[in-house]
Amino acid sequence: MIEQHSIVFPQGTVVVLQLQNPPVNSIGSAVRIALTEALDRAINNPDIQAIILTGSGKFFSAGADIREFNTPFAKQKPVLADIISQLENSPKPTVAALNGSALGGGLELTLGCHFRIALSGISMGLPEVKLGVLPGAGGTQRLPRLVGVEPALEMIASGEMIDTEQALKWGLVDKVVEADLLTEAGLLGLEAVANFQGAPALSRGAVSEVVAPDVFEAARKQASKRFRGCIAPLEAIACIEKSLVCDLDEGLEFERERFRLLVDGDQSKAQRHIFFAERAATKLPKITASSPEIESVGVVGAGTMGGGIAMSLANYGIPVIMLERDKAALDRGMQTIRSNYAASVKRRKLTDVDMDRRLALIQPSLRDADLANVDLVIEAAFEDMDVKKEIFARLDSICKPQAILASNTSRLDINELAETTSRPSQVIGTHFFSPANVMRLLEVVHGRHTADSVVAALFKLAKRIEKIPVLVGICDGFVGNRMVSPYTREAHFLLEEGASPAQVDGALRQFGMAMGPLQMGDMAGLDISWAARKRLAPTRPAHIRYSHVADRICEMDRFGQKTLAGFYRYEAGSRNPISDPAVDEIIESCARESGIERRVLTDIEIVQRTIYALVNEGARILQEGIAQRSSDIDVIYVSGYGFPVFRGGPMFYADTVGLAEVLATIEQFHKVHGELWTPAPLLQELAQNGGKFSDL
Ligand code: 3H9
Repeated sequence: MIEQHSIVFPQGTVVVLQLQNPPVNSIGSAVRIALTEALDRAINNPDIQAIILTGSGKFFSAGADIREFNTPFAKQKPVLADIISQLENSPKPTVAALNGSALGGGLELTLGCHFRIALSGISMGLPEVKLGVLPGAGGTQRLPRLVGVEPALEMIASGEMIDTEQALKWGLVDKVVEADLLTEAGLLGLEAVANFQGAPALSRGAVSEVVAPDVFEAARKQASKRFRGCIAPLEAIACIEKSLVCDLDEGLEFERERFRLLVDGDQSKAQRHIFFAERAATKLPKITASSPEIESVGVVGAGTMGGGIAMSLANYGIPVIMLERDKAALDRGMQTIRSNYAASVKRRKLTDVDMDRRLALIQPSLRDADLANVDLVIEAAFEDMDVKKEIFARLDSICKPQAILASNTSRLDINELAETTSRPSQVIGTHFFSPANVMRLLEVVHGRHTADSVVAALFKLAKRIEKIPVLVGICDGFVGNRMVSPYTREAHFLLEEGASPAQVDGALRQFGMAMGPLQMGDMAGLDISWAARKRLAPTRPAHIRYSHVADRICEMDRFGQKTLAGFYRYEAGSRNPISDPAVDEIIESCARESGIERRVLTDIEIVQRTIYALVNEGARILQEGIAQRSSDIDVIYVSGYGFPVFRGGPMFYADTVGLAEVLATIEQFHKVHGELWTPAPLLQELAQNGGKFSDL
């Protein structure tokens, strides 16, 4: 846990205490005990003049061990704060030698040291707010004392990393070195010995800086926008504000109290759940096959999805051939890619050189034969089975025998596509989310014949391009879009029953969704789900309730934002939805035709009808084995559908509410609204046994 060695210099001897807790040097209970003991020994050893604290591998430390947050605080002694005071009050100089990333409690540990020295190129940050907590080991009090209030606000309230250049500029580190970190750290510590008073490095009084009156208000506004609905960033800002009026000890006490409230609260539990769920999703317990390397990719289709997929690959150095049939469409696709990159350059997110490098990796093509040697082809053509089947048959005849053929379909049957080829075991679904170069979610669809090695290859590729891959099985819409169907179905029913589009969307935004279902439909394009409904119409049982609202809207050529009209109307160039009386008329006439008496609906009912529809379908998906884990569904909804991270995804949210309560409400809906609300057997079973989805 703590590896210890001494370095002898002509001026004296230093001890190096090295954190060794792979993979990220998190500071769990065992590390804290070992570190306290090692510090005690070093402080009491007369042969040691200065103490160096460092990490190992790529990390100084990624912070507190998040898994311990569920352990009662009393069982966590010594706490991190105790070790930080031990460092701070050491009679010998303490130096943090940052060999790698220092995050959260890891960085707070360095704030207890008298000096900090870093290897060039590492990153530092206090990302606690992303886990629904705040720096709880003094970060909100020591950082403003060290670097000033505004930089502290920027770092803590955003949770973003900074590099060594920025850290040096702010004074977060005393020195940055290119090499010989421990020698440099030793010299820094020994230089300080002569004049060392054993005094704490930071002021113990309140922060004396004069801060502009609107700084905290502006920070709160920004944090509320960035982390809508999350309380942790606001609590963190309140702690920093406190540093201006309290001495260090009072500030630390205040911070500790706020931290504990957050750790025990539902929001942080949900955010921690998502942190671990994202990592669990990338694991394939049933697949051990080794995977072929994917070094080049063909993308069929230069539309929005094809272009986004090409960019997400080129961004990580993977060469792409983007194929189109039509020259004009290909030119348009390349032009869109160019302007997307140019916009990033303008926002200083990308350099000109990087833009050129990425563009050079995307080769436009009109010749099928150009795909002959790629390792993977991702088809991103029009969402039509016949079109896709024809493409797959063609690809099968052109591509080398080992090549993997993937479809970006969002709901069609991968097995049917596989059967048009002579290599069904190398056919797979890769459902990217729009915009594909931005959204991190990737549903990897396992077909009946897909080989394990092919799944493993796609997961490896996903990791390389920093996507979050989630393995899903085959059914209409896979996990994400299958669950969206009952969700939007209920939204449409609610319109007929008396709500306006603005009320439905408003209630769900208030719940925390990035946008409501109707606005989401307008953004995605209403024609896509219309096509799916038309495809399913012949098999739809006549006795089951069906809302014609969306169909009527589409029949008027209102396909959403792209036609400036859908559930709302839009001004040219704006995405701002404006309520439209023409839509109200459609809704009212659909309600009349179906004999529905419109009534006043509460926001609570709107949320329950839509969110519990997700939960009930999610439970069926789990039972059918379409998703591997309940937490995978949560990852899909948080990272692909704007479900609030502070609620942990629909399944975790249902667990939080209590499955018995969710079931009781669903049973009530079943009585009133009929068979579409038949409770999922898995939900019934868990609710009756006091279980949770997360226990599965
Ligand atoms: C804190 O410090 C609170 C204090 O202010 C106050 C305390 C009183 N704990 O992401 P990866 C695991 S809050 C436990 O795949 P990467 C992770 O689950 C903390 N486990 O690697 C995974 O396990 P597995 C503030 C952790 O290289 C494995 O390590 N710190 C922790 O892509 C590898 O992780 C943070 O918020 C942890 N702290 O990314 C940092 N961190 O193999 C959170 C990681 O079983 N961590 N694990 O799946 C991260 O952001 C990324 O993990 C990191 C590495 C950037 C470090």
